[in-house]
Amino acid sequence: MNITILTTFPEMFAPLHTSILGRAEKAGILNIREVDIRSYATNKHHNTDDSPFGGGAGMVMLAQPIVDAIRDQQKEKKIHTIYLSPKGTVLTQKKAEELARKTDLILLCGHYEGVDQRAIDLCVDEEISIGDYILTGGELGAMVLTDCVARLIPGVLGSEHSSEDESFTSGLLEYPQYTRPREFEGLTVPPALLNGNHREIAAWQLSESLYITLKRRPEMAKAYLSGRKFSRSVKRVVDATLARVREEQKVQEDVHVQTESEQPDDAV
Ligand code: 4GS
Repeated sequence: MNITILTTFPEMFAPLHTSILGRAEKAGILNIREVDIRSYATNKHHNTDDSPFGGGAGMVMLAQPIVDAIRDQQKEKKIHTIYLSPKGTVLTQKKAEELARKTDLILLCGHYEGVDQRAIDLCVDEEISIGDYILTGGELGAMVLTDCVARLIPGVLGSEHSSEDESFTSGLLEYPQYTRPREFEGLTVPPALLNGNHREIAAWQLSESLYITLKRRPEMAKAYLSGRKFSRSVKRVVDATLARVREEQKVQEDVHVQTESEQPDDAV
């Protein structure tokens, strides 16, 4: 996969060429290329921004260098072009899976107050946000998107990991992991992980995944539970985990009723 990143800060992308993505680049599975928008500026001082029409603080990135830079990448073929922006649809794993099937992507990073709308209207296929918060520039957004899409490309992760998303706990938060030693500062590893019984290990992992998901992301747990059919043995694990969470909630409610010091307003 070829990912071309259009930015006025190409030096920010060094981390993408290290570690797992660096290895994928060396292996020839992935090619990440930064293109400096400034090199397309045709004005005398190679400016890439100007003050906004209508006034106001900050600067707006010029349409011309951006449009020329994108078109230059697309000389041979049209390439799906994404603008990283808080106005975009929020990045999800599903969107990352969709993008990972493409052979080429262009990512446009805005800085300052943003990009002249005409560059977006002329050249951008899709706007994506990495989350509901504001960055100083789209560069970190492009790095997050690149990292999360690249790890889905076959061969980028070691073969040990390649099937992790098909596993029985996909759609749930991860179960806790442990490694040596068996005891650390008085804390021990759950016995279910130590006896080598793979059914018992899988049951424990599913139960822990479902448990943490029910507690922290109930909407995600609901989607998981209503979205599939379970074998009898798996259903037993699911039912026991649901019972565990319900029991804890019941105890919490009981404690709530029994508390003396709270204001009447706090009682639900
Ligand atoms: C995001 C975001 C972002 C918006 C860039 C204000 C500088 C900034 N980009 N997901 N101007 N969230 N961009 O905050 O992608």
